Amino acid sequence: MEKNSKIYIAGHHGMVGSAIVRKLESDGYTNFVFRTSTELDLRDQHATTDFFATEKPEYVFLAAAKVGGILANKEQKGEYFYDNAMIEMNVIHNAYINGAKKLLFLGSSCIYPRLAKQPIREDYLMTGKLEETNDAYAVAKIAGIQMCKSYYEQYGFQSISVMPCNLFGPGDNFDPRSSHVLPALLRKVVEAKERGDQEIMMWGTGEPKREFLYVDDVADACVFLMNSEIKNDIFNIGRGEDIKIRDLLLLICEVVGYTGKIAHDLSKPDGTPRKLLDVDKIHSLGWTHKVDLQEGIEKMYTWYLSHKSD
Ligand code: GFB
Repeated sequence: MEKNSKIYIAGHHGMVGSAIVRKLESDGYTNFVFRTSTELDLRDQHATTDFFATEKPEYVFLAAAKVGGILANKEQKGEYFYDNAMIEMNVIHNAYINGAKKLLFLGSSCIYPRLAKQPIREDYLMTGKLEETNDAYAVAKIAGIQMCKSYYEQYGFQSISVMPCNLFGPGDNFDPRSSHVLPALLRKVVEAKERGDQEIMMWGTGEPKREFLYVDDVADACVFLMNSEIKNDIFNIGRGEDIKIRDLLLLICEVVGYTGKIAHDLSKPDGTPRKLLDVDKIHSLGWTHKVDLQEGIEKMYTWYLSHKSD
């Protein structure tokens, strides 16, 4: 990308999209195209076609998506499938039709088989059954990856698909039912401390392991890959290290300074037992994460304290 290249960030108000904008701005890029979801519904084929025909962005970061934690994925499968599939089909197709030079597509580590060998390499895609709580979301994301690959093979349209582990950071969703585990637990711990509760309730057994990455690191990786010579490929993005959910909660308690007991709501799902990403492929290009887990949680805690009443 040149510093004045026209860059469209789809989903620039979301946690990942806004981190990509921060990264691009700090690197000196100046020529952005933004549309809020109210201004442009990317599920609408005609509206998206008109937008691309008018703006003709040179580079596209596709960070617009319907996302959420384990319960939202399980309870709203229709929406997770339709919204994500429509956004991907409309954006990738119109980026190609209108001559974009390259597109970066954000997927998720849940595209891999539920019981994949650990750590999970990119070529394990479609080698086994998906985790049931998020199969609709995963299939929609797999469709996006396949579309990127097919448009490169047939038309030479350049794109990179990235599969990040569980992300967290400023702008995250803290809603107790629809959020991912890290923001959910951070909010629970902060509120339990404020109220002086003796106990905090976590979902499930706390035994599953997850890998967490601070969102500014994924934005850094996305810009790095967009600027690489790679014309079409898929990359895992993570820290190459995971943690039990129970230990994550203990770490959050330590950062916040909460010492109550832990209780378990076993009516809530555990989900996949483990999904540690193999990040050798992106490391071999020279990229690695910068923010470790504790530092990320500390940054997130500071951000949450100043935004929780927004
Ligand atoms: O981030 P999360 O909601 O989703 O984490 P996934 C779920 C894990 O954390 C489960 C436990 O083992 C839950 O039982 N957990 C404990 C909690 N307490 C809580 C809580 O208060 N809230 C939440 N949300 N979980 C998502 C996929 O899977 O990961 C998405 O559903 C996406 O599609 C995303 O891929 C990255 O990691 O299980």
